[in-house]
Amino acid sequence: MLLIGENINIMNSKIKQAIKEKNKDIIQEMAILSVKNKVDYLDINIGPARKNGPEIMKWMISIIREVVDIPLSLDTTNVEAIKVGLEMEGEKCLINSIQTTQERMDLLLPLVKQYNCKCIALLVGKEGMPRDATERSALACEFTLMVDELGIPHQNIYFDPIVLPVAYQQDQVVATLEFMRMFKEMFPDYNSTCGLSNVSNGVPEKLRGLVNRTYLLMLMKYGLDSAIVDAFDLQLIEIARGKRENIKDIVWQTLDETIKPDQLSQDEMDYFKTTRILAGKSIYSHSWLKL
Ligand code: THG
Repeated sequence: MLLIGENINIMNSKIKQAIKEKNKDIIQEMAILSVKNKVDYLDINIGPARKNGPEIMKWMISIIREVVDIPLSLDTTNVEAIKVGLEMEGEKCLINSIQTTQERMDLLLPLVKQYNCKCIALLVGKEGMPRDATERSALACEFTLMVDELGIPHQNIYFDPIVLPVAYQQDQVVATLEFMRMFKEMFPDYNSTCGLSNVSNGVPEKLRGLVNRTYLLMLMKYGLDSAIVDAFDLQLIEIARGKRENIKDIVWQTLDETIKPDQLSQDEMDYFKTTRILAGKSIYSHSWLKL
């Protein structure tokens, strides 16, 4: 599984400040720690970057290249900033992301072709967020038409079905799972990814890791190829690398409804209950583990 570390992110107030003050220390520390924890890519999220996008991207890449050499995922809606990244890094880049609208595909897919790089295809269309698994599939079909028109290799495309927070949009967490269950059959030679930590936004802080890890295992059952993850959650990275077989068995058996919950330890029980919430079998509340 291809892991993309999410931690260098302008939504983090310390990163935002560091970019503003051109203070490279905290960004370099995060890059070094992410690489130590063995993610495959670093997501460089500079937000919409309407002001100075290209200059910010150039600075970010140059300070990160002083300390690590893993490939980068360029996470901004500013096309000029993406171009700067591509000029500096070439084909080893990942463009994160391209929305499924004619305008964004026309702007960005020719760059994927030109640089022979990877990209994330975001399943958000001109009408906004998809409402269910079927709308996600329809958007993915639309994206593949343009990919084939340009002759881009399918394996360079990572579809992102949009992960939403279970605390506010539980039905969408189920819809994304449902889409992933069909994905490999519908689009066999394409890849999939997702912004995993979105799922635990609004969940009590100390339980976010549990929710992220459980959802990762659920998506892995249906063949998820990649994820944008918290590189500082070592347990999560172990799970993605196929370790922690016992927890995987609990989650997968819960999905298959072959589990025997009366024989579980406390830790296993937490994964069992969390799987049921994320599969839409029980309704989410902040105290779901206590019920
Ligand atoms: N799909 C794609 N790209 C994405 C997303 C996606 N990029 C951005 C985002 N979603 C994935 N990255 C993050 C990064 C941080 C968090 C969630 C998703 C996060 N951070 C904590 C918070 O905001 O509370 C902690 C921040 C901190 O470190 O202090 O939740 O879906 N293609």
